[in-house]
Amino acid sequence: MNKIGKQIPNQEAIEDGVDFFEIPVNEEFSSDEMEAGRKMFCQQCEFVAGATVESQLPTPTLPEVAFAGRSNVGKSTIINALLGQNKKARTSSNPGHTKQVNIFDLSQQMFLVDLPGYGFARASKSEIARWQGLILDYLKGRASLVRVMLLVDSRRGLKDVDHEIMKILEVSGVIYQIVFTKIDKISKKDLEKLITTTKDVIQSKAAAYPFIAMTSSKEKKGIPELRASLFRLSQQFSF
Ligand SMILES: Nc1nc2c(ncn2[C@@H]2O[C@H](COP(=O)(O)OP(=O)(O)OP(=O)(O)O)[C@@H](O)[C@H]2O)c(=O)[nH]1
Ligand SMILES: [Mg+2]
Repeated sequence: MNKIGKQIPNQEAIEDGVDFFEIPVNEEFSSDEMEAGRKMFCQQCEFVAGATVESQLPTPTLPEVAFAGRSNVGKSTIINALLGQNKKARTSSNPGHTKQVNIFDLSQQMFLVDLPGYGFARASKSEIARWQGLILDYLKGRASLVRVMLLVDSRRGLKDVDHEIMKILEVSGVIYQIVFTKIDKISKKDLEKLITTTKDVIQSKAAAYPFIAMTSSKEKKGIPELRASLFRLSQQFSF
């Protein structure tokens, strides 16, 4: 890990009333890492594949980060926010919008993977079974998967279905990081409560990344830090 330079406070977050430094689970980055993360996500990002079966996934030649979580939690939106684009990953206010495993190549440095949401019941039974099967096969068996960003709506917290996915990732030994989304929609007090309860849950989990990310794609909170985190990760792996 390349940790040079001075630790800088998240000025934007402090100004907006959420002092991220009060929260012990928050990961810190040097100014150099923040800048490297910004640059990494300014580079070209190409859509590689929309896989509906495992055989359509590309050869695992790059470290891969997948965005998983319940339907409508903001997976596609956060990928767009990271890339500073609106339409790279397709978003919708209708749950169940992403129906395939969408893979993006970030300048030959990393694959970003937009997964369909789980826990959504407004599709046909056979369609749900196909998505869930694909998600599970992908999460269990992808050799190049270096981290799963497990997105959780900050208004709702961890649900049973999130716990099920965490169990699967624990068994598969895939590191996952809890990422709270839509923090623009809750109060600082509720966010702190949520952090405390979630921290208690992940403390006992071997495969859980020990830092929780707090984000609002709408207000771009936590997005520069997430870029720095993914930059740091990209430096740790080569395939
Ligand atoms: N207020 C707010 N809304 C958000 C944020 N992130 C996403 N949304 C909204 O949440 C809705 C769902 O976002 P998507 O990114 O399509 O969610 P998804 O997890 O990809 O959903 P599926 O593909 O259906 O699993 C959209 O209306 C987004 O605009 C956020 O940070 N703040
Ligand atoms: Mg989506």
